[in-house]
Amino acid sequence: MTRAATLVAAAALALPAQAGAARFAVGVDPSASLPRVAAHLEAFGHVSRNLTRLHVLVVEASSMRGAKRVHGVRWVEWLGSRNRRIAFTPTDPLASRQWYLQQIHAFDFWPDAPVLPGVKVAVIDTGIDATHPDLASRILETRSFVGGSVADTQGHGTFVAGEIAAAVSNAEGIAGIAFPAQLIVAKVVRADESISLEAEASAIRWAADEGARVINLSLGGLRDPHNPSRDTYSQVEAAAVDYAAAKGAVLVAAVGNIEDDAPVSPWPYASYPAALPHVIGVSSLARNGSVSSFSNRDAVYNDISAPGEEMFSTLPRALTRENPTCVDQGYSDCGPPKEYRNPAGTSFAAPQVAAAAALLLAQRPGLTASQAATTLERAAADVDAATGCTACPPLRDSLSGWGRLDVVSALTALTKGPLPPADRFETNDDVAAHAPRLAGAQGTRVATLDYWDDPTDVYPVDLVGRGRLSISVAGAAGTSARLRLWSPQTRSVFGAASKLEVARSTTVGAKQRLSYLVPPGGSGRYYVQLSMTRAGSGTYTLRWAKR
Ligand SMILES: [Ca+2]
Ligand SMILES: [Ca+2]
Ligand SMILES: [Ca+2]
Ligand SMILES: [Ca+2]
Repeated sequence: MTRAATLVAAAALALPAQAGAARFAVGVDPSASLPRVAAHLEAFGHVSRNLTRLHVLVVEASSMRGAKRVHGVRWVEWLGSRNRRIAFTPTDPLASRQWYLQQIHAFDFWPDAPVLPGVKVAVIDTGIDATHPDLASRILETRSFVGGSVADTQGHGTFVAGEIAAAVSNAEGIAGIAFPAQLIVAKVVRADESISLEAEASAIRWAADEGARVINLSLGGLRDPHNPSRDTYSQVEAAAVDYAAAKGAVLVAAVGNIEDDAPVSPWPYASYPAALPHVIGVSSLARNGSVSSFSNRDAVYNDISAPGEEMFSTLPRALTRENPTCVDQGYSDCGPPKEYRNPAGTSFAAPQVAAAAALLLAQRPGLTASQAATTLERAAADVDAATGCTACPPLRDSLSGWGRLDVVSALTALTKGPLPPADRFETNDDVAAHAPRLAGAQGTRVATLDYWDDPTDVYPVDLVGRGRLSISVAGAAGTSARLRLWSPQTRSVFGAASKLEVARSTTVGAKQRLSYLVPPGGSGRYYVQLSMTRAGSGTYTLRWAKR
């Protein structure tokens, strides 16, 4: 939209368990007599020989203490914590057409469908078929910001909602990725397919106020940093995104498709709102692993990629009824051929990332938005020539971001830890009323910066005439930042007149220092800005003292 299961590596070592006993695998020296070793191990517990061809015996015993001293035993391994998993496989009749579920390992983390707390996920789009049999039970709230009902006459929003939240294993249709999701649906697209920034911003704010922890924005407008007349940056959109991010929502947006108004193809810039800090920008992959030709590139704001071609999902039944002989009413194979049979677009990649964010937050409700985003991004499977994208260099790149969404890797990273550090002062990207001040005569702040998602932190600080402010910053090794102090007249640190910058660190790097003597009569609220000067991320410690 333009603004305007499989069996997983299953050496399933499952044996009938004995009450009170644990299971141990015992490696036996190939030169030793397996029956003789087994006979000795009977002293510890029941021995089964299911794995004799591996020279391994499985023993059910309350303890295997001393078993390593048995002649011929090479090792003993407790099997309790190392089960390989058999993924739970949705039984929905059309799930086999959702090829993307396998690519992102959507359901492979849990051996059985787990019971997880609900997570509110907002879909800000064309509305929804609210009585669709695969979606009706998943909707918490709906609201139209363009008048009329929330009914989806275009299909886009219902398609997106199905990828995220279609009921799983309900003997109907498809399987949505985020089975704990509770949908908050905001309709912002007019009948002519245009989207007003006012509606979009109001919807983002509403969703955040309703407690959405994830907000999907499969919409966007062109970014062109070299041509202000074409660039569609919007203050009201940025303010709404900032509001939702400050409330703790994970914002996910499509990086956009080649637009008719883009002068070259592929276009090297992600659309807004993907091209805003704290928003996960999602690009599209083809089934063969290449990055879709239509998917916008961006060296900074393209964060992660997910399948976005030959997609399959729910559609409003009002649309599929126009094709009355089609069997799978309510699904995209019965939709308008041009738009919805095997549709493609970054719009359909983003919802998979939003759904994955919801799974992380369901698994670990205390996670902050940036921890969830960073976990998803860093756990992505690298996209490069070896995976089907000849133009993609190893590691993060402008075509695929950190790589292909991998739900299992992200959930595994979450449980294994360590978690990415949290920054409890966000959002503080500019001169803003809610940015926490550096209060008191001295103090310390421990926070984070990320070149791609959170490039700037701004701290207001109240200074008096003839006073001196001293600041030191120690960043993560290998990172590079710049420290600046802005005068009380500054309204925004972006594009501000240079005369408003009253001090800056003399060098860039991981360590920064700044000292400022306030002129007589210069009392007021100043702004300390720390910003990344090159790719990198990490925790920093900022110390201040006023004299
Ligand atoms: Ca279903
Ligand atoms: Ca790469
Ligand atoms: Ca920060
Ligand atoms: Ca910040």
